[in-house]
Amino acid sequence: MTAGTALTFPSDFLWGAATASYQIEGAGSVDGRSDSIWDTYARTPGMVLHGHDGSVACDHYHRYPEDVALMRELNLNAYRFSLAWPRVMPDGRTVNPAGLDFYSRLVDELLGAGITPWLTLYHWDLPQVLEDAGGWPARDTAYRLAEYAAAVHDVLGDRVRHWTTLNEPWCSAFLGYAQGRHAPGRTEPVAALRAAHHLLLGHGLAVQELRRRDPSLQLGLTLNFTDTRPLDPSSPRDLDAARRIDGLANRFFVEPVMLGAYPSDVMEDLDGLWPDDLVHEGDLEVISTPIDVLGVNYYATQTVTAGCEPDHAAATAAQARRHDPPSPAVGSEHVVTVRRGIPVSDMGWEIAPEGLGDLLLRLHKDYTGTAGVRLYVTENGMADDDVPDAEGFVDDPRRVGYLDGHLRAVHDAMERGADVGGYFVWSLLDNYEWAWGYTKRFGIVRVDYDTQRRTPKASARWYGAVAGSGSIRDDGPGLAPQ
Ligand code: GBH
Repeated sequence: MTAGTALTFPSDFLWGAATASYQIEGAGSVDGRSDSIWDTYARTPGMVLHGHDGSVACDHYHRYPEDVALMRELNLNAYRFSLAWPRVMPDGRTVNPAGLDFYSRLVDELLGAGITPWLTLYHWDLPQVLEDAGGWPARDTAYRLAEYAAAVHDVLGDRVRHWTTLNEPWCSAFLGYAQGRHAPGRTEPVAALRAAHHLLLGHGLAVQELRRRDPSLQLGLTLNFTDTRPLDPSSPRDLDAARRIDGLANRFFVEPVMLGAYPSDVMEDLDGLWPDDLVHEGDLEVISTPIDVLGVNYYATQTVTAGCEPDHAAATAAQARRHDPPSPAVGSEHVVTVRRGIPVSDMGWEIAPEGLGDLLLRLHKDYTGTAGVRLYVTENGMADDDVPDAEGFVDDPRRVGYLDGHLRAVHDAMERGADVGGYFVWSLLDNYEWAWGYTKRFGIVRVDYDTQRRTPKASARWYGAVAGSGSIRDDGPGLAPQ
């Protein structure tokens, strides 16, 4: 290496990529799979851009050997994927061996390629039958999740060591049941609070179930965090707005899991909305069952201000008049997210790597460090408006810069004491971006949806070299390590 030195990561650091079942698998009605809430939602006119659905997606269900080979070429040593609950339990209760066998084949393929499988049980595709029975607002769904965990463990427990119960319960609860821009598309703020508590309860029950079966498993959950900041730091109303969003998006989920209690300021914000009968005796003990790993999904900083509506009733009424979707910020509907003029991704999200470093240090200091819980960045990446050349190749320097900057922030946080065990780029492949359908591309590998051809982008080449060497260069983004 000529200039500068390498920023080297520990030799056991996991270099991975992440995906999720509904976003890549396709094979919507193959081998006994039933509908998930996303199938239903996508078929509902007006919910997903262009009416796109996941019935074909990247056809990963049939092309997984090629996709695993690609990961191997890119030097990845870990792969984070999720299971489709409606494949494993089409009626929400009974195991479907044909559906579960797909994941058994996938795990074998990964292990054969020297790639550590990092399994997520629930990444948003609830069986529609369970939504029909009440969905996450119903307490029963938490118990179904634990049964599902046990059934999966019966078949994969001999080969999979890393288990994540939930991906981003904030999205499931507040985008799914309050804002309605995710499946099942309900707009009922109190139901969203019920969903949030039952998701956390399901997490705890599943951890207990898995731990009983094998005390040596690495168990955890993945949360989405935003580094929330006030638009005007000298405004008490903006400071309060930032506290509220940090409370609802971040602390509301991490504190019951790590500290065994919901944050009291958030409970005050939810006064009059939080149902008295929701939390049963013993629930918080279940939710705070010790875990080994906290997964961190990080994309952006979020800048907020207190809008002109004084309270949530007025803000909700104003939103309804404007035909805006309801705010996902239950009890804090008057808070508005704004842009502070820094570069944004194709999603409009602020590109701010320093937010990831700050977040990792904060989590380590406030929650995970003393508990011996390891942090993993389980998602980080950007949507970019990629233009392929005639061969299908995409040169994506903005994405390289994004990944480089965020890895630099991870390295820096580790040097300052944060215990971070690995990094998973979102995503391996261009895929189904939920309400945006196939219009947003997060992959380091281009997918041509007409031919299903995969073509690694420049960012994949770059990331593969980083994973292979275990280091990034300290003399600037975009330079592949030697
Ligand atoms: C993840 O969720 C999902 O796990 C994954 O399935 C998905 O494909 C991927 O991210 C990309 O979307 O507007 O500035 O307030 C992302 C969760 C929550 C992250 C909302 C960005 C809004 C930032 N997102 N957040 S801002």
